[in-house]
Amino acid sequence: MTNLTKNQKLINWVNEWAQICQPDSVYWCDGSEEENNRLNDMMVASGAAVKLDDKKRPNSYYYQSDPSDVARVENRTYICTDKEEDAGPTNNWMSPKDMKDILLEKFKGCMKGRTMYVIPFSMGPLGSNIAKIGVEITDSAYVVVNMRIMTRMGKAVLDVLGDGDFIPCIHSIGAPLAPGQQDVAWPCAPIEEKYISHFPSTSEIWSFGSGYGGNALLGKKCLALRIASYMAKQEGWLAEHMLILGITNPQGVKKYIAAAFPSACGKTNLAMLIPTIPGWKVETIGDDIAWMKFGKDGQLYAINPEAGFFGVAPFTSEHTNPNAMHSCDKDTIYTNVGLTPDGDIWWDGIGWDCPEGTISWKGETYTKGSDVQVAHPNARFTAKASNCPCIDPDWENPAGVPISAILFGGRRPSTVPLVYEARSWAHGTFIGSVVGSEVTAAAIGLAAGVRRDPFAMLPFCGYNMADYFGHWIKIGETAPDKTKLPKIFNVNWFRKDETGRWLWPGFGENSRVLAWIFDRCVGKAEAIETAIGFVPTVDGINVEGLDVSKADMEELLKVDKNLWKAEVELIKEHYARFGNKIPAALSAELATLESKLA
Ligand code: OXD
Ligand code: MN
Repeated sequence: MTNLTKNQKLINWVNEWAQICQPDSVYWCDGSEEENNRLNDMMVASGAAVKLDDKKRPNSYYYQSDPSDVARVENRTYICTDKEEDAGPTNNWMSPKDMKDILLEKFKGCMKGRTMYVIPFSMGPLGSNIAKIGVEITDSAYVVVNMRIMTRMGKAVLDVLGDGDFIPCIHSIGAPLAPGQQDVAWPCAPIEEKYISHFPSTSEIWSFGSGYGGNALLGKKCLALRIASYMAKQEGWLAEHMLILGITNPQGVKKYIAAAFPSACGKTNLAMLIPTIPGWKVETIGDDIAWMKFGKDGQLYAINPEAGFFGVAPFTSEHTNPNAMHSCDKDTIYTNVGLTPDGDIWWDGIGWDCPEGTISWKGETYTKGSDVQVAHPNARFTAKASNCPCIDPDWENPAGVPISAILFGGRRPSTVPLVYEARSWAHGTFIGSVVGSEVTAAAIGLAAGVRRDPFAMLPFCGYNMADYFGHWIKIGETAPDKTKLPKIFNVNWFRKDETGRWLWPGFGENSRVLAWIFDRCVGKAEAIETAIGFVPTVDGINVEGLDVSKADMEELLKVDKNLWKAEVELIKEHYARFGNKIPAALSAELATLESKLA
């Protein structure tokens, strides 16, 4: 029993799941520091966690996962709708009944020998009209301490919830303990028994078998993207895989920008960028997810539903992202990085050599010249947003921040210019619907070519992606004031010349492109209209002090009609996947592009 809430629906739901999962005990999380310390001490005592050196990394902990449990499992992730067509061609589908039949069997007795933790959490600032409250049941204390960083969690959430409705999220690592059985450091179920299941029409999440990241911290990808994207469609708002940043020009004028790039295209780096052009400032609202709703003034307002960063550690450094480095100076959970002999952490690209004797994520010892993989490529830090040196003063504003521009982008070594602007919201929706990144056959064993990741939402859309495109079109058509819709841009930091040389330096220099976008939003910067949209004039982007030649700049901004004609054919193939569900407005945009290229 709990005295933290009188919400009978919540109490009944917890009791019902306790009967199914049969934990040894049920514990309601209050979110206090005392509770957090207790759980950390417990995990250190059991061998699940290592406390890092308190001088080097105050209040920080280190974990190694099971080798089978290192990332999101897209092939075990399901959207469960009555009709397969409602999940669409890009999601794994099962009917709610079939999935629940399978999972109820798995959940039966799955928490034996363990504690069931009840985690009330808010996605978004407490009390914001854009925020949503969820309750996660889990048998993982690692999930509890991570959720405390990634969300607003505990008693304060129950106070706001009162006897209202919550989004039920059920999670188990799927590893019950028999009486007397010794636990392992990272219990989980084998890969073929993992199920990350979403039931959009009833707003439920059932996750079984994994303790890692997006599979287990159910507020993030499961609730704030898959379930929220479906809710957003029903309710007329947007739940997006986007960073949010504030940018201030030398005159002190501030604008907010949201940006969607596929995973591993530098969202966290852009969100925390340090401008190289004098007088400009960038501040961070969020690095992964944006929820956007129209305000009373007709502008689109965004909140970051999260309270922390679950960032990829490798190649984060003082050079690539000093603000991310300092976000995890303290109060941080590190997973699958290396553990140095002096109680610090290490990963590839951190900016210094790996110390002799560092323990790898698999528990091996690194010695100079050995081929031990010290950190897993998807090793993570879980860090508080409030510890980020460039966090925006309005990051917790319950009303959100007004968005002036939305950016899309991916890794495109050719064809796609450094930046271009859409002609309209519908054209911008078209640009979002064809976002892609080039993959090389060697890298991941796929056919080389462009892998489409529309709106960077491919693994995160909770319903048919073609209906999601339609929702974006509708948002533009039904906007309270169309003149106040954000402008939409596409950016591409990854252009190469034919010898494979990068044409653009990236990182802090991307501020030069942001400055052009900013100026377009205030009606200042020059642009030329091309077949694909508005491209900067060759001297439109400030390259003062930068080692980029005029010829490179011309190449970076070029719209090559032949390459774009080939791109149109690829877009047709991509659209064909959705059959006749592609919205007419997008087919019209494709036809317009084709005719402008003729
Ligand atoms: C993430 C992802 O972890 O997009 O944020 O995969
Ligand atoms: Mn992401």
